[in-house]
Amino acid sequence: KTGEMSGCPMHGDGGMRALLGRTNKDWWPEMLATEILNPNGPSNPMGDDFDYAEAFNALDYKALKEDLHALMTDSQPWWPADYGHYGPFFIRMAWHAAGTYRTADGRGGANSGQQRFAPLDSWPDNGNLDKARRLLWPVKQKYGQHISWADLFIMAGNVAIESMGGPIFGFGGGRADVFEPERDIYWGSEDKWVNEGVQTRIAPEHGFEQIEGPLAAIQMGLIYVNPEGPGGNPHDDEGAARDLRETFKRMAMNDEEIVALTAGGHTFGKAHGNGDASTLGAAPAGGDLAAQGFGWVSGEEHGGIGEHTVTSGIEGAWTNTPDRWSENYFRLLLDYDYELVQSPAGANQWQPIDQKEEDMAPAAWDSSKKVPTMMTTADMQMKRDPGFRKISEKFRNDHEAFRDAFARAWFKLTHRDMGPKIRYLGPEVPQEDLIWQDPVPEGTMPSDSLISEVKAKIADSSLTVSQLIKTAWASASTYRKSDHRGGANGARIALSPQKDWDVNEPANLQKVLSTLDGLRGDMSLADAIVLGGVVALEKAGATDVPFTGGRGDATQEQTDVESFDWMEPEADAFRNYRPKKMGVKTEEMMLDRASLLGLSLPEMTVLIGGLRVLGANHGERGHGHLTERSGQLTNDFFVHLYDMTNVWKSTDDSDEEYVATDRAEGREKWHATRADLVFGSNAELRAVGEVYAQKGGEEKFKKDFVKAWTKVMDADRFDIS
Ligand code: HEB
Repeated sequence: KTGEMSGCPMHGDGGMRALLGRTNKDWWPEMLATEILNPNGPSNPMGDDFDYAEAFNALDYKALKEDLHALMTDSQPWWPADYGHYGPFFIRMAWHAAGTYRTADGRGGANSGQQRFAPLDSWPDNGNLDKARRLLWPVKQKYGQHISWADLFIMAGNVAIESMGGPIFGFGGGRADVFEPERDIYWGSEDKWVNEGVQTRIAPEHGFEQIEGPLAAIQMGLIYVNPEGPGGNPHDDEGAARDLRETFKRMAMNDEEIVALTAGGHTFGKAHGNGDASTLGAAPAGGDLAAQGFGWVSGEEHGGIGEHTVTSGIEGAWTNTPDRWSENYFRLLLDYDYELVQSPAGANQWQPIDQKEEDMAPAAWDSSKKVPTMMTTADMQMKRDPGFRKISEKFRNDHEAFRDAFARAWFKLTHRDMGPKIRYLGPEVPQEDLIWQDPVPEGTMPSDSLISEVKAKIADSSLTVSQLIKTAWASASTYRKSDHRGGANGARIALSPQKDWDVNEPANLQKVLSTLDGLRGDMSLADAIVLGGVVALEKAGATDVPFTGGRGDATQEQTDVESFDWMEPEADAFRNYRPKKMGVKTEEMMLDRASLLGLSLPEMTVLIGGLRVLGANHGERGHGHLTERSGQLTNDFFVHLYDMTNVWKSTDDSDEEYVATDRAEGREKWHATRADLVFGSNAELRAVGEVYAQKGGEEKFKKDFVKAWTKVMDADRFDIS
């Protein structure tokens, strides 16, 4: 299974892959093309006036929590609760909602309720979670717009833990729902799910040392790792531990968090594999109309529910007390030796040898009956891997440390993608600041006189338009709407690691920052950087450039260097920066960056056109600088790009750089990259660019540029919006 290279484009001959890999249309060609009704943006029945924060703040929070507590033990005949308690099921639902988060692009995670949509609703790893969501519907229906699905998933997980005596660190609401799949996420290019036996994403024997790009799961359709071991092999301990470390690291979790989360999670509940997996029907996205969104419907006479449920195919509970918090996970893991057995569904799992009856679990359907507990191959690494084992032993001997580590790691897991703490809502937001929240001290609003004073000083300084634009852009454009990290607030551009990123031209940046630092007086550096952009735009001929001050400056201690390392741009088309050829086309990387910045296609277009003539290119690169009026905010980029006296041709083998010659005289005129010429070759980008190049377009260009620029500068201002 692990050895096959074919059928997996990602592991092919090093060729390019498309930005989005496999999409819903590839998986389910029959899927209804609902997006044709949404030409002006995503479906959203709530409308622009709806403010989720306001709705959430009017929620009867206590009543909702009470209803959730009651729901835990309100077993329904169509999906009966194991042990009479849905808690473990809801924990798995919440964890899988949050666990798709990946730190490289900040996408995935629980913050928009994506588990309701394909492909996630149909991933093999999310098997039967459709039932968990449907169990929640009466509560969602009752509280309506005051609680989003996204918040409800996480809150249900929290209440589940509480109701079984587990530790909780807090809850922050504020995850507004979306109403269709987020189509900008790359989930991988494989054309088979994990259970169809395809190459895993780390396979050193075939030279695949690393999971590709932003991905954070080991195979298509999994949240993290294969529970049965790499590619289903239960004997590859080293590989299993490696996969755990690599996938969790890509979700910003370290060894201690891996052990705490896994042990804490598997203190509860059971795995389901008491039956024949081959009788299960299609996943929800490909399911029968009459099934009403339910997938994996069993073809067995007994209906495949309750004791006959098949989900992962693994069968059994981890502990002897699966419906309450305990220290039994580490005790059973460390005190027993284990042997490999197979579940009724044929999955590999580990069973304690000579298990004492009092250590066995109650049968989920008959508490008078005792059945052996089990561990998955992934769980076994908490004991077999030396690093994990040390932590397991520590937690076993210090239960308070385990409680605290689990509570904190669970809070991080479920809030990691919400951005700064100021976005959290509700009565259970913890006081303590946490480093992964990228804390920024509150800023003060600069007075009008301070603003004009600093403005005048910057204007009189030696700083050029190009320097000021580059610095403001470098600072603000780290923002990503996926997990609301980055942005100009905090001035982390002056701190490690951002100050040393190649894309930021460290030496030049340092000069600009120290000059600004000397001029800013009582203004924060973060504000001065953005104000520098305003000064530059005014020098370049723009008028009415808005400025909203009030940003704070973060300290190095408040900055998690490793977690910011992930945010370093590999390429930035806005600065015509592409140090090396990548597996994805330069123009696709450009779209990806623009999408993370929350830009529309016209906004991206106007920004690139303006940044080129203002001199924002990385280094001294002249590519795309299609103007003789450098530093002036003009539409020259588009005018010259659409000038038919130019003939463009590639100057390098990789088709990354181009030169324009005069069609009649043959004289060299301009240089450009793919990220420039795509605005001429792609019909949709060209259509927008033409609006700016045409007569009367220059005024519109200036206005639109200032608007888009300001949007980027203020993208992270949750404190004022
Ligand atoms: Fe888990 C369940 C795997 C982590 C929580 N998990 C489960 C299962 C499996 C698993 C296979 C079964 C499913 C069925 O139903 O069949 N996990 C796993 C892995 C991992 C994990 C491989 C990595 C290591 N978990 C985890 C975490 C958490 C969890 C982190 C949290 C925190 N899970 C869980 C729960 C459960 C599970 C609670 C149970 C559910 C029920 O009972 O329903």
